[in-house]
Amino acid sequence: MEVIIMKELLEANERLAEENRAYFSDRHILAVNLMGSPGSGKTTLISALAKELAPIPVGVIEGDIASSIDADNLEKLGIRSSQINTCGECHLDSRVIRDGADKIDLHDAIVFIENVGNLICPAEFDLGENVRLLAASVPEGDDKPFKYVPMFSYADAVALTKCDLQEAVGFDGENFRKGLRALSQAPVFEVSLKKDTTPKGIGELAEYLRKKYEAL
Ligand SMILES: Nc1nc2c(ncn2[C@@H]2O[C@H](COP(=O)(O)OP(=O)(O)O)[C@@H](O)[C@H]2O)c(=O)[nH]1
Ligand SMILES: [Mg+2]
Repeated sequence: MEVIIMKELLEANERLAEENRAYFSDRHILAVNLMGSPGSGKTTLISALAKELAPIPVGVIEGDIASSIDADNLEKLGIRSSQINTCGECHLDSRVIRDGADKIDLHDAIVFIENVGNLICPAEFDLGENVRLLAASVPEGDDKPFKYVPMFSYADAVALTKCDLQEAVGFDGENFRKGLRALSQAPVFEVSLKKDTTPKGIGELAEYLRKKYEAL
C-alpha cells in the first residue's frame, strides 16, 4: 500500500515538474535546485553568486521547515526572494514551486530554489529545474559521497564549500573526489566564503551557471 501511494505521489510530482519546466522556459529563467545539509552554506553561496552574476537578475525561492530568516536576509541584500515553509516536510516538491516563482515574478533571470537542508529526500523530487547543484561542506567530511549515494549521483554540479576549513578538520579532497567519481562526472567547484574574508572560487561557479543561462 505504502509503495503504491509513494509511486502516485512521485508521478503527480513529475507532472507538475513538467509544468514548472514550461513556466521557467516561457520566462527565460534558469532554475537551479540548490540542495545540501543544513548549514552547508547554501544561503551564503546564493548571496555570493548573486553579486558575481550581475547584471543577470537573480531571485530565490527559499525552502525551510519553518521561519522566513533566509528570505528576509536575502531581501535585505536586495535579492528578490519568497519563502516556502514545508511545515515538517523534509524536501520541496513541484506543487509549491509555482507559487514561490509567482511571488518573485522574474523573467530573463537565474532563480535559485534553496531546498530544505537534507541529503536524502530532495534527491527524489524533480522540481522542473535546469541545474541540480549540491552544496557539500568540508566539515561534513570527505566520506559523504560514499554514504549519500542518491544525492551525489543526482547532482549536476557540486560546490565544495567552506574550503578554508580543510586543514582544520583534516578533509581529504582526494578521497572525496574518489567517492564522487565512482558515481558521476559532476564538476566540483571549491569555494571559501568565510565571513569578512575575500571570497574564493565563486567566479568559476558563477561562470558555469552563466554559461547554462546563456545556452537557454
Ligand atoms: N568558514 C566558513 N563558514 C562559512 C562558509 N560559508 C558559509 N559559512 C557559514 O556557515 C554557516 C551556515 O551558512 P548558511 O549559508 O546559512 O547555510 P545553509 O543552512 O546551508 O543555508 C553560517 O554561519 C555561514 O557564515 C565558508 O565558506 N567558510
Ligand atoms: Mg539557508
